Amino acid sequence: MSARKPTVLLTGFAPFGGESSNPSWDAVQRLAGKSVRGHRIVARCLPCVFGASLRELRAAIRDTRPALVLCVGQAGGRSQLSLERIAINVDDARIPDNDGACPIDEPVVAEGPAAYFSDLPIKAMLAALRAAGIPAEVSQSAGTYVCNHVFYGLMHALRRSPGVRGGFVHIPYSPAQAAQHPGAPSLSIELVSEGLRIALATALTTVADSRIAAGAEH
Ligand code: PCA
Repeated sequence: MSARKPTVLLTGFAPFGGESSNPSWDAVQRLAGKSVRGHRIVARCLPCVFGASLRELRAAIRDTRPALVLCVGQAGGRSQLSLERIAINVDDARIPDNDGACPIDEPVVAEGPAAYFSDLPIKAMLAALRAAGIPAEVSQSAGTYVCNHVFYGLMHALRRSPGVRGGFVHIPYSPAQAAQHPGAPSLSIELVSEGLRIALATALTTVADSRIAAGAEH
């Protein structure tokens, strides 16, 4: 594999909240080293910890100099690949992170803007996923826990790198997790992984995003 091949950075998370696995890392890991639209996928696992997750993400960006960064996290209870539209400048933890921290109403970045939009063509990604038979939605909130923290910090870190685009995707529980949460929706790791590959391929080849309604009333 050519060392000069451009890269995309794809991240997942360590297990948190009493789970023994995190499907985001399981799905991301399957794509490590694979090629997508002429780019090599570099996969990293971030800790589910406020602060440390972002430090590791920024170090990975420095190391890999990616053309695009897609961060992925578990959103237990959601039923589809959830393409996040916006990251907000607040940490408000309902459960402790993996280091026991529970920030309440603290900014991710002091003096940072209220929010950042995803750089990725989420509507084109939505259409491509649905066309491939993979359930997907646009999400209007990435929450206020470590995933939103990483998404906001990613977009803040990239604000002075105009050539590098960033975004975030939440994914449902795996079937094995859902078996422990009776009634909760799930998607297989294989399908999620294929969905992430399609999302990356679409993001790398879309110049102008599609105009498709994917809003919500609440
Ligand atoms: N999901 C959590 C943090 C890590 C993860 O995979 C979240 O949605 O904030």
